Amino acid sequence: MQKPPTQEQEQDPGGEHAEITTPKTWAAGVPAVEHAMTYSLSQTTVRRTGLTLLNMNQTKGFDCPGCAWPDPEPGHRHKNEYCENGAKHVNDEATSRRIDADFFRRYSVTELGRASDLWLNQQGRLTEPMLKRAGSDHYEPINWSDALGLIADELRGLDSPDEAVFYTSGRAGNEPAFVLQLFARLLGTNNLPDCSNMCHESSGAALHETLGVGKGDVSLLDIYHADLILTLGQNPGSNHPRMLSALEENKRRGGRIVAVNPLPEAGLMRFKNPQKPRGVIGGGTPLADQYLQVRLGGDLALFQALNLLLLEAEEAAPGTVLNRPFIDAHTSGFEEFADHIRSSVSWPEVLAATGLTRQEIESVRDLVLDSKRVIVCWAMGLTQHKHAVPTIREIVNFLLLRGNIGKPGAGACPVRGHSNVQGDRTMGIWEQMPQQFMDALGKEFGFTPPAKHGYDTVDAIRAMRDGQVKVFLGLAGNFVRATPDSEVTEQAMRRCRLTVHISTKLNRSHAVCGDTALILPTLGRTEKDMQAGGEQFVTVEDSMSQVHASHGRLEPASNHLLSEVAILSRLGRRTLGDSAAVPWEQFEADYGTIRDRIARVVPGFENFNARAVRPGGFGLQNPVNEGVFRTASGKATFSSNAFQSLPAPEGHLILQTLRSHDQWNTIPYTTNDRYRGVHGSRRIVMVNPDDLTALGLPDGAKVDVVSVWRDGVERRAEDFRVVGYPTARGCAAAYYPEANVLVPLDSVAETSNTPTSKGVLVRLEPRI
Ligand SMILES: Nc1nc2c(c(=O)[nH]1)N[C@H]1C(S)=C(S)[C@@H](COP(=O)(O)OP(=O)(O)OC[C@H]3O[C@@H](n4cnc5c(=O)[nH]c(N)nc54)[C@H](O)[C@@H]3O)O[C@H]1N2
Ligand SMILES: Nc1nc2c(c(=O)[nH]1)N[C@H]1C(S)=C(S)[C@@H](COP(=O)(O)OP(=O)(O)OC[C@H]3O[C@@H](n4cnc5c(=O)[nH]c(N)nc54)[C@H](O)[C@@H]3O)O[C@H]1N2
Ligand code: SF4
Ligand SMILES: [Mo]
Repeated sequence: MQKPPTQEQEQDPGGEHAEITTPKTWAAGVPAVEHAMTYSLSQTTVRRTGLTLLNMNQTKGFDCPGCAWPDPEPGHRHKNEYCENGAKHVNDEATSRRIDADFFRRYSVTELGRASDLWLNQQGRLTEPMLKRAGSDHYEPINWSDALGLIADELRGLDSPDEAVFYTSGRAGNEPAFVLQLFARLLGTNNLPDCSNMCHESSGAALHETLGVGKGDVSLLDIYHADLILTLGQNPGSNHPRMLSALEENKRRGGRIVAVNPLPEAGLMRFKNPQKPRGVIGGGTPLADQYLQVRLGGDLALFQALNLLLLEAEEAAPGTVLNRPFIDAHTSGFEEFADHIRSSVSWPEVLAATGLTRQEIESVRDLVLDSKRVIVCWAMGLTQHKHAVPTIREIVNFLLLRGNIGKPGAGACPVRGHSNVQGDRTMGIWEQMPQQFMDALGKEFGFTPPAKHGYDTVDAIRAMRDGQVKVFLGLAGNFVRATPDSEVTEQAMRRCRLTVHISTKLNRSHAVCGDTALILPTLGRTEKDMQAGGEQFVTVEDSMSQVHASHGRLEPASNHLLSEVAILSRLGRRTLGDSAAVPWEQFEADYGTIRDRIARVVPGFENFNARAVRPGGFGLQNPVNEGVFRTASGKATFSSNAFQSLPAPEGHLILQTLRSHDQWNTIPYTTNDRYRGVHGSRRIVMVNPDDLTALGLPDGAKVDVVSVWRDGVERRAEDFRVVGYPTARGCAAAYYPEANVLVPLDSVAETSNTPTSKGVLVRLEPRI
């Protein structure tokens, strides 16, 4: 019997097999399509590949299970309305490979716990419920009824419902998410951590405070029509590839783009559109007019400097720069903010924090002054820092100054990650839902929802570590790999009495588990969902608040799979019993009955069932676009933010942990990162060549990456290869999740409690 490759082997200790080529300066185009097809065909058949890809992002098909980038209006969709990476994500789910009971007889849990993320995922789809009994080192088959009975008994036996934690990853559709949060709250807990806590929580927190809604106010049409788009802290060429088509459209109409990123990301420089002949043959569209290679964590300083320059320009030519009527009518806190910026911004500090020149920043100001409609887009490069929330608040200040909020072609655009992460939050997956939601939920289902806020992801890990959590249930996701401080998190997970994962594919969280562990295999987005009430669909909400249906098309990977809704409804029934108020059985039979409830509980979902099936679905109104700000003052709020940056003391670097082109979050598909010119290895750390010289390290040196944190605990990622790379000075980059071991659990963003995955202080220790 063949042993699975271990994490270390697969990731290539010391980067021995790494082949480094020059980073690419353009993204997409023909190679992208070829790569997608090669990966798809290695996973499944030509017929299934055709069936999946042609139904993807079409009005009667399924929503891409990849990122949350919106689809164009119905009628304006390409027949191949997907990107290279979307094709990979969908075929990773639609794979023909299967894991059966025999697989779990062959491999012990210990062995699976040593296997690489890549190998675990490559074994194929989970096909039947599996149980690991306490004390056993093997999973064995269990039937659905016994599995759900076991969970129900465990939950009913808890001293307090707060000893249970219910995690959600953003791939789950609206209906299962709504049922899960209802179940948790009926049980009596708000312990509903989600992947958003590690993702755009900082955006939600900052936008909520300043604009009154934790979501962006920009649509796809706004992107097309903006005069200027600033994109910060994101790598759309790999992570939101169809965003490049939207940026291309913006350029075609004469818009301009500024990219702010420590790395020279290919997708931000030039785009060859594989869906247009000129993209395939020609040289493509240059995207960024200006590329600022900012230092990690330098964006707050950058926006404070820009805001100062705008205030100064207004003083030089009063009445021409700021939108005074907008500021006077719709905002509060302007004078205090302006005084703060004028008195606190120091150019030497700004230049040190950003690593940019004053000329670079002034030329962005010139572009801003030349633009009537400005959009700022951002993703993880902004949200996963200690000062992420003040940074995003400062972006809001920047937009408010010229009235770039709530009007066409302008606004704030947090580019969401998982395809339904925004929808899950709308459905109530949050440890601190507003009272209005809780009241409506209680009224609809005849109970009093728990008042006490629950655990978010970081607090859940702390509670698990401290033995305060007995049951962990995950709806999708890979908790132990997604979370920071891997060793601490793994210990925390192992302390649980029972861990349950509702999953499509095998991952490390199934092997690093509680005393008793269950794997509950479920239908994926691509699959037909037949229930007593006929064929069902789910709904999702994209990054721009468009809600629409997603219909699975493929035959399920196994006859033993249940849908997420079916699993959760049956669990609800087993634990709490059916009642007139909460008819679990009906929910399972007909998801329309869940949508009827959502329509009565969640604002904006009136007449949900009828609107969900319209081609293209419907948009949730953002009150900001009607000039309504649900903040304490009833106005959009300027904020005064203390200057912060991430200086690295001598001999140290600031490390960001990021995604390669060939992975979906915790799951690497291959060991390549094509656009960045990295092939065959994920155990590398990218460092500016001048920093290597200063550190006395040759390119290619083998090092341990050691993180430095105030608790003095040594966190070490062993045997990485140093790669000289044109990133900003003082900065380094390594792949997530391999580098998560370096992110201290207590190193979190202010207010949002998001792990600081893009700002870890490290030193590189040469290996002898
Ligand atoms: N193919 C693919 N697509 C995905 C995902 C995936 O794993 N694979 N994941 C999905 C999810 S859940 C999410 S949240 C998104 C993530 O999408 P991204 O945010 O694009 O993902 P990351 O790889 O974390 O990249 C962070 C980017 O920010 C830059 N950056 C880091 N720190 C800073 C900083 O301090 N300032 C600035 N200005 N830039 C910085 C990095 O150089 C990098 O380009 O993608 C979604 N789409
Ligand atoms: N260091 C570091 N850490 C990070 C990040 C970072 O940039 N750096 N990014 C953070 C971010 S932005 C995010 S969003 C999180 C992601 O964290 P998660 O969302 O928890 O992780 P994923 O890797 O997306 O989860 C993959 C698993 O989901 C399951 N799955 C896939 N599709 C389905 C489905 O349809 N239904 C069900 N039930 N299961 C399914 C499969 O079993 C698969 O193995 O990680 C965070 N962690
Ligand atoms: S851009 Fe995102 S949603 Fe669109 S096809 Fe690609 S991965 Fe899927
Ligand atoms: Mo994310």
